[in-house]
Amino acid sequence: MRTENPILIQLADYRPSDYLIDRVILDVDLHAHESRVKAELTLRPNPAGIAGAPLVLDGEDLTLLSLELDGRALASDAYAITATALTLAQPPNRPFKLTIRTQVDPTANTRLMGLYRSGGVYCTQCEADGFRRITYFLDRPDVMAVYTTRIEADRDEAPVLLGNGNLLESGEAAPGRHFAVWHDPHPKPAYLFALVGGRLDRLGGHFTTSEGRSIELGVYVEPGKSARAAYALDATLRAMAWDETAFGRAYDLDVFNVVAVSDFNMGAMENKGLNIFNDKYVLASAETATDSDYAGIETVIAHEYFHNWSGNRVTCRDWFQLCLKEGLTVFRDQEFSSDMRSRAVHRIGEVRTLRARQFPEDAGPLAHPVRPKHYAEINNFYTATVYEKGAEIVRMLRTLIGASAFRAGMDRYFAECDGTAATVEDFLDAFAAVTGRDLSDFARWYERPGTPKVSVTGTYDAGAQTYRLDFSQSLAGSDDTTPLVIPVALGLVGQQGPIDAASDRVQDGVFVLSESADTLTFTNVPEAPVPSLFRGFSAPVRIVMTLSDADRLTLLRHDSDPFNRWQAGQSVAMRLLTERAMAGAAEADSAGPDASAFVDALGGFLDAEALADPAFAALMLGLPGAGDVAGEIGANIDPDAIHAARLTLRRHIGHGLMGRLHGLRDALADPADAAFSPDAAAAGRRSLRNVALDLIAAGDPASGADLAAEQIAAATTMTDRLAGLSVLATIPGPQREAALAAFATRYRDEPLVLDKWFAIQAGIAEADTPQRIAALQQHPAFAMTNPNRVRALIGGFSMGNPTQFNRPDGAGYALVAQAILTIDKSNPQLAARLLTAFGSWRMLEPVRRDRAEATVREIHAAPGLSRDVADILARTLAG
Ligand code: B3K
Ligand code: ZN
Repeated sequence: MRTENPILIQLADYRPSDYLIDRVILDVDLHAHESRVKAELTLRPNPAGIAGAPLVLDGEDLTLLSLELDGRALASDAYAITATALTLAQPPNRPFKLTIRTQVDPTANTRLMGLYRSGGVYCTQCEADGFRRITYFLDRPDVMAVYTTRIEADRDEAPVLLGNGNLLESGEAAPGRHFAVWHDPHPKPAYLFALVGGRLDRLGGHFTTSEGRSIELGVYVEPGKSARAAYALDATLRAMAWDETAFGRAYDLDVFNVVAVSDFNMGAMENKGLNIFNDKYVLASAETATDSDYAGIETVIAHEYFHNWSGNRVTCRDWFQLCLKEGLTVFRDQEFSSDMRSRAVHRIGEVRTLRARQFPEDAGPLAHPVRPKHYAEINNFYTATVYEKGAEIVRMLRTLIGASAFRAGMDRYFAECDGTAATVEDFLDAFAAVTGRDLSDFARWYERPGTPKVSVTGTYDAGAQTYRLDFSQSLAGSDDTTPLVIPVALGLVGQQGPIDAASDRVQDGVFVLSESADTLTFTNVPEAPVPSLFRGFSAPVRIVMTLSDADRLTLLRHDSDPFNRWQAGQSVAMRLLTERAMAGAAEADSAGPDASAFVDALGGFLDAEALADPAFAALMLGLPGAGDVAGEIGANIDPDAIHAARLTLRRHIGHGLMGRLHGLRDALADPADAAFSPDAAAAGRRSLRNVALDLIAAGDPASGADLAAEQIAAATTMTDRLAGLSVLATIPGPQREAALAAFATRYRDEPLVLDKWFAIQAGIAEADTPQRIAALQQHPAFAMTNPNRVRALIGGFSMGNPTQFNRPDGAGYALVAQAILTIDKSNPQLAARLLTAFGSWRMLEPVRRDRAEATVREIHAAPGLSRDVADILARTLAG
């Protein structure tokens, strides 16, 4: 099936469904190859739809066994079946029942959409449009029904049977078979349907809501691994309590289950009462999971749980409104993690992710508004823009109206829209109602792709003791030049610390830039200040302001805003890196701008503060990523030059701070008998100690390699072992190969740990990495059918190894293209995701640009591409 010009679905074309489905009674008979599904659907014409319209039910890869209308078999000429639909030309113009029997093959379902098997466990994934792979249905989020699901399976194969909602009954069926009936009283769209059947261990817990509801919690994992589910369970309990306090949202069923499976296309899925997870975001132990794995589990567990309100109780009218649940829920999980950990440290992490993933997307051919206007394949729109920029819009809204009005608006939104399929307009209306403000200008954030640029110049008048800031905003790539509403959290900083100056345009530390250009004047400014702009990264923009390094280092030392202290260091580093990189790869290693003032400032900072807040200090020592530097340079990118510039600066820092770095490692070492804790304080100490190791190795590779090998030998946590291995992986030689081999032996039965091992090797910035990857593809633990393995090895290369992926000889592109074509045959969603690595091709210097384009065109020329891949290709080449 070749889709040259995928059909575009337009937001402007939305209209309500002609029919509604109120009740769904499912009977699912699980068998490895021939699973049978009986669906009894209670339908009625939608008063808001077209009377007498044909009923078009979505369906894909289904075998229809029988079809009855109000209990009578339908003659075969009463309906029509295509590859994507079952159509009744003349359904009754009154409520009616359809009984549909279909058969599916879960074992052959390698797309991991609909009903499939993962490691012998039956599970489902229905968002965005997988339910149509289980039965014929109106598979759209504004059709909401109450579901009752009977699941039957072999007791041996699937002793655990789980569905949405609460368990009604269970018992014996035919010999060797058993069943369970689940009922979910909350009407929901089909994308929130789920079932699970398998041999799983359960870690149980209990929670009583503020409303007095008693909830049984279960985290289900592969047999023998329930101890590794403890952190996920703990995170669930904390998320439940937090949502009550922070948003007034309590859980609404008697059961909440989480199931971990090992073949999953994304992180997790918020099915009502039955969240299904990629096991990577559930399983953790000190031996197998890093601190960032623990943090990821906490975030994803919370995210899926929070969807119970933002997504499930209030769902989306159509998929264009995806940010309504995703951006909002990311915002909610970010707030949760900030409360659980250090707010400043978390904010820096959020912004790093935004810049590393969303900014490049917004600058390339795959750019789209947070609420897209059209799509060919919705599964390609679960993007950093919808999620991360979507969350930033919610955060800006809170900054603009203040925390208490924001909470009132959220309460109103949940109250007004509960049980409905809502839109971005419904969301904004709630805030407009509680504040009396017109938010229509602000709403442009949802409509405009691209990262806005805000340019600022500052002028101090010593005589008048005033300081003027001239702002202007621009957004490339759009004919629409109407300005955005941009909250600028700001303040002034002097040589000794923050300056308390006034401006009547600044309220609660925020200036609102809503014109194309505007001016702000502070009075009573006793000294020439340094402006601290976009504190806490108050808007997702690029800031253009010429400040000297000395001014930036003043911010690093004295700003009251921790985010901008970090940003100041990043900005100085960015100047050093871009200047070095733009001088070209050959020069990058030798001469270059002087970094010593920067290194001295970092040294002073470490002396004063490192041990007080190690997690923050670890971030202060980190340099902008290669992708960030590329984005800053913007055109004619040579990844080798950027890589060399980063190595050089890291070496300077390592040399310059060598004594201090060793001192920190000693001071932060845990006593040998210390008990493991994944909490933020312990993780922060480990992170600074490991950043120190990394910089020591950058400054002195030989002693760094020895230190890394020692650390690996002594490690009691995966964090420390992996940090040692990552450092060693950058230093060629037998020590590295021995450490890699020993790691593989030690974790040969731990696929999630081997993913780290795959990714580390995929990231080695050396010429023979493609051969190494080819060999690793033959490793017994690798499988092209498992998304985690593919993301680790192939994604680890395309996203984590800019010099080798972008080799001028094209070998890196060829490797990834080959993998994409192979994977597209079994799992198009995964293939399409991998393909986005080519999104920045136009920014490259001409040799690489031509190679990348040629590779994308070669993929395009391959026969039988999926719609998922064809859609990304079309946009990558057109944009
Ligand atoms: N809502 C799911 C993502 C579904 C992706 C479908 N291609 C997980 C989440 O964001 O919570
Ligand atoms: Zn989500």
